[in-house]
Amino acid sequence: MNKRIFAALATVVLGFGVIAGIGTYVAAAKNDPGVTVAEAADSYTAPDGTVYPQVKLSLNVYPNSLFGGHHGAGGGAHPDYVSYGLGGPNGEVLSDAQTGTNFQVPAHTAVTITVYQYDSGETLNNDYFAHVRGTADGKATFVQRWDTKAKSNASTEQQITNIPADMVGHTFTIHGISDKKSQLFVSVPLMMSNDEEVGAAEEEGGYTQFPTKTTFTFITGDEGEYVWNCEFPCGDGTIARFGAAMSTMGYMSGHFIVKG
Ligand SMILES: [Cu+2]
Repeated sequence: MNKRIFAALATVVLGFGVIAGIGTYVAAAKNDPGVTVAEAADSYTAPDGTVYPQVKLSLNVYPNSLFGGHHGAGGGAHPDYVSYGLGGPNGEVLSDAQTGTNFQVPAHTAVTITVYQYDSGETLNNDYFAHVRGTADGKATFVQRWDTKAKSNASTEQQITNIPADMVGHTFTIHGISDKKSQLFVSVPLMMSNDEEVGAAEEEGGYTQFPTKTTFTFITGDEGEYVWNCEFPCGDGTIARFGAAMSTMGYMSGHFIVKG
């Protein structure tokens, strides 16, 4: 065979091999195969007076994956990655949860999400994400210090439309899809917890007693599958901090399915 043709053929074969390898790697990197179906709650009256059926989700955000949950005992493949997880109604750590980053909610329903944020934080790349976007009332309910032992607010509850762009722990951002159907775009900044308390708790193998608490409600449209992710660059140790936990499913991103 002509040497050049052989070289070209070898390159093509190698290329296929690399692509197959990447495919296998991406499939194996799916760290959260489950889906949490949101619990039915009461009903929600929107600012325009419309009453919607309501569902609820309770989530925690951690400075590492040692809580277990969908990563498994010991934190799974990347115990040092920051991660979302399913939480209890008062911010309880749910170590036995089987899933924690994929969610299913009904169409045309008010979805109320509470996030207990146990991580410290820094500055956003884009302060667009420091603002509350796409919620039913344009706001979120915020508590800077939630006491997980007393199960009560340790600071005054406030209604917020934004937080300082240099005090962001993570964000919960659901992205719209360009299929001309009804759209969902929701983005809520989650304030950092006290840096020193986060560090001290981590050294003792736990999480701060005082996470921030953020609650928000949005109304779903027609059925569709969306993705959500965090928009705070929290992939420590990578280029622009957008690798690691930021680029691995099941940590700072997941599916958001509107169905039924
Ligand atoms: Cu994040």
